[in-house]
Formats: sequence, structure tokens, C-alpha cells
Amino acid sequence: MTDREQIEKQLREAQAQAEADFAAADSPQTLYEAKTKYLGKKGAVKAILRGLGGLSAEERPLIGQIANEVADALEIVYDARLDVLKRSESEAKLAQDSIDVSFPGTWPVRGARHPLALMLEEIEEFFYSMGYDIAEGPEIEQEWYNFDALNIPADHPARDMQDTFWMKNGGVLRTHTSPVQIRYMQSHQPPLRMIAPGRVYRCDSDVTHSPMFTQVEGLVVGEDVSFRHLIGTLEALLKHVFEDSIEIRLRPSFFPFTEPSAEVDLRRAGGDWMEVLGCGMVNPAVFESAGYDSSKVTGFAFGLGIERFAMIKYGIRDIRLFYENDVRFLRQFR
Ligand code: FA5
Repeated sequence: MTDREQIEKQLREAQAQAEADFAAADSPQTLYEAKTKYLGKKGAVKAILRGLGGLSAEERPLIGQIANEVADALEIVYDARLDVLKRSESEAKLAQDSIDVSFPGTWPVRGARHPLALMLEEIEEFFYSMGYDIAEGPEIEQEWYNFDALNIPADHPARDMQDTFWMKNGGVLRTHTSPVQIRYMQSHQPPLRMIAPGRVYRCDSDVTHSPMFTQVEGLVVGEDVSFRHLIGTLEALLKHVFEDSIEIRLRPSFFPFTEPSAEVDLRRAGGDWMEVLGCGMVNPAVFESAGYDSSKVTGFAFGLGIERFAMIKYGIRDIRLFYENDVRFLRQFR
């Protein structure tokens, strides 16, 4: 056998031995060790090539080519075996880590919507479905919008109906959402239907009065809007919010911005009456402040307190609970 044949034979034997070792490897780790043993810098193939010294210049490239073929072939066998080993390794892991779907899990702690947010959403949904626009106005209001434009002149006793927080610059924290009526009419022409929810402020505090509370104003203006429309609308609203489980009482009342005016009280069977809203037909003086021709339009308006609605709906006795953020209270609305 010539030297060349000798080396070629060694290479082929090394290849066969390597393939057998690769096949026998039972983990990526042992497979890698086997690869290094044959193809690494100090591996068997390199060792054989180092023995090329005795070959002629023509023979050397031929042997080099065979060595490359052997190395390439082994790389392919290596990759295929590695694939198989990795797959069976991950299958074994999956089988071991199998999930017990009947095991009770840990529940994330869930928050709850605030009862006032729930109530407001319910009221907004009702009016939105009836085609009302939803408007907003500033909480720091000009005296003119909060009072004068609503037919409450400076020296009129009606100014004291609501205890006002005055600002140093002469502005007020709005005492009701009625000023939004004026702002809305200034920027819209009749016919119109809108509600204006928002926070209002008064120097006032006990179990049914909070210094900050939330009103929803309503305003409908058109050519033939009547008191009957007002009553029908409020009845439909109360039915939507309380279903049939509530008694309704309408009392004549007084507001400078409506004429005639009324207040609505509600009571659960066996409970006490609670006033929830004021309403009436828009006073012509209010149309004039807003720039409408009071001989051409009529309208109704109302202002309701959503804390009072929520107190009755959820059976809450003290209005202050809404603002104390006691989680034991809030959790009940989950
Ligand atoms: C007004 O504020 C009128 N602007 C309502 C109105 C609008 C009448 C349009 C006619 C036309 P009153 O002060 O009564 O009215 O308040 C209306 C509602 O707000 C009350 O019925 C009550 O539900 C609620 N409310 C009043 N004061 C408080 C308070 N301090 N805390 C909680 N809710 C209150």
C-alpha cells in the first residue's frame, strides 16, 4: 500500500468510527465531545493530515480534498444527530414538566369600578341611546354663567340657595351644572338635546350632602317641547335605572331658571323619601341670556345628583362613603 493509500484508508476509517460515535452519543454534550475528538484542532482528522509530510506535492492536494470531504460529511451527520438529540431532550422535558390543569391557580386581585362611575355610565347610556349629546363645561366658572345668565341676579335672595365657594378673582367653583346649559346654547342652535355630567361644589356637608358632588344636567329645546315631555323622559330614566322597584313623587318647587319648577323624590318600599333632582320648563329669561328668541322656542331642563341615585340604587346610607375610598366599601361593587 502506498503512503497515500495508507492515509486515505486512515481517513475513511476515522470517518466510519466518528459516524458510529455520533450515533452512539446520547446527549448534545456527548455528541459535541465526539465531534471535537475527530474534527477539533487536536482531533483525529487533523492528526492524520499532519502525517502528509512523506507525500509528493501532487498527492498532497488530493489527500487534502479527501480530508475536506470527510470533514463535510461528518458535519452533516453531526447536525442531523444534534437535531434528533435536541428534539428528544425537549420532549423528555415536556413530559416531565407536564401541567396539571386541575390544580387550583392563583387569581389576580381584581379592582372594581367605583359605584359613581357605574351610575354615571348607566345614566349616560340611557340618554345617549335617546340621541342626546354629551357636553362638558368648566368647574371653575364665571359668576355670570353660574348665576346671572340663569336669572339669578346679584341682589336676589335665590343666590343664597346654594352656598358658594368664591374664588379670589371673583370666579366661583360652579355650584351646579346649569351654567353648561348657557354655554351649550351659545354654541348650538335649536332643536337640541344634551346632558352635561360633572362635578359641582357647595359649602355643605352631612349624610346626604357632600361639598363636592356630581350632577347630570339635561336640556331639551325645540318648538313644542312640553312639561309632558319632561315627565315622560324622567319616568323612562328612572325605570331604566331602578326598574320597577321604586316609588316616585313629584313636588312643585322653585328655581329662578325654570318656570314651572318641580323636584323629584324617590323611595324604596319601606324607606324614606330622598330628593334626587330638580327640573322644570326653561324660563324665557334664560333663553334670552343665551341669545335665543324666547318667543320661538320652549324647553325643559333638569339637574340630578348621581350620588343620591347611587345611594338609593345600592342602599348606601352615608354619602361620604363615596369619597373615603375604603376598599371594604369599594370591593362590594366588583
Ligand atoms: C340645582 O342644582 C339645579 N341646578 C337643578 C336644576 C337644573 C333645576 C335644571 C331645574 C332645571 P338643587 O340644588 O336642588 O338644584 O340640586 C339638584 C340635585 O343635586 C339635588 O336634587 C340632589 O340630588 C343633588 N344635590 C344637591 N346638593 C347636594 C349635595 N350637597 N350633595 C349631594 N347631592 C346634592
